[in-house]
Amino acid sequence: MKMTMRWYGKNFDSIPLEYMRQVPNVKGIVGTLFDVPAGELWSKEKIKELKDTIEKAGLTLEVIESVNIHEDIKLGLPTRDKYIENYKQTIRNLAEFGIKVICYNFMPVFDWMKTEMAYPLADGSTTMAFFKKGVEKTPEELAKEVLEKNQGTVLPGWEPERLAHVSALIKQYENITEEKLRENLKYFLQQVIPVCEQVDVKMAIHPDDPPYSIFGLPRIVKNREDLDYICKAVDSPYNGITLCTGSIGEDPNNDCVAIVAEFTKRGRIPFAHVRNIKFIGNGKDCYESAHFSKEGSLDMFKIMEALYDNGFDGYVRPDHGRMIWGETGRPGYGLYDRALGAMYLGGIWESLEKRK
Ligand SMILES: [Mn+2]
Repeated sequence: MKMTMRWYGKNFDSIPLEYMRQVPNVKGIVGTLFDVPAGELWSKEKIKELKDTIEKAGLTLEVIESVNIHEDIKLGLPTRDKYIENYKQTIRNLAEFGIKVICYNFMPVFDWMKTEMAYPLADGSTTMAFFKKGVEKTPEELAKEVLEKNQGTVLPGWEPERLAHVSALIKQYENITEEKLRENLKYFLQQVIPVCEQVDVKMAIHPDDPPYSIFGLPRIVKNREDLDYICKAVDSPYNGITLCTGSIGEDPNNDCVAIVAEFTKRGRIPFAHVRNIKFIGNGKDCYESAHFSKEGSLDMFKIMEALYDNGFDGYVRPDHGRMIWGETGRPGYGLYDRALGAMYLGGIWESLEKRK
């Protein structure tokens, strides 16, 4: 298990890499080129610059999150082929610099959805939360509200220029059923996975967040059956999953531990996001709790055990954290609570290793 933390790049992340290096057991950075729009080629120059910056701080870059999928690929438009060609070349370019895993998602329009950016907890910390009533508003109202609540920080997938066209984007999906979206994902995978096999880079799809339809948009990475379909669509160990417990776990019908165990055993989890959530109210509302099992609704020990017992040897990140100790910045991506999460998960892992 290789513990990592996500970093958005020197122009987009206020946390110095040098601080991340001081978190015990964190050796790797999950990096990105945040300013390259979806669909464009990632140049070798930019990849090299990112890698050099990270290595200069004494850390490694082996995982990318995300190389985003252009909307035309998800929609299955004729223009998708040129974007897929760019994607294939981006994979080759990343491979040249030692990248092993690429996280991506196939969510239409919104990469993820939270209705609260700073939900106050009883201990005085704040965290991100999802309230079902939030998505009963129009997407424009919600997008505006979320941007305001976030005081202008650009969140991935929530870029203002993108949200300005949100209704037009949603309208494009009117005739895209889940079936059709699945075919479009399969078409994409059939083209990129052979490249991954050649250059030894694993693709790892992130589950939908939340794992059910919102605003009438199709969703196809929601549960065990969806993950099974994707794995079989192109049956290769290079066609993998970013198992995000906080996303899959947001549907109480999903048995997170069983899903982690099954897909680790099948060799399809090269990368895991391990965080906890706490259900409140009607069973679909939830907030992102501290990682410690008792603080949330997921059993973090059982999740780590399911990874360990089934031979997991990939990358983990603590995913998100609360805002604690007066820290401010990008919601979910403060240093302190993610560091606590990394330590807690590392502690569980050490116990698992030493007791056997
Ligand atoms: Mn995640």
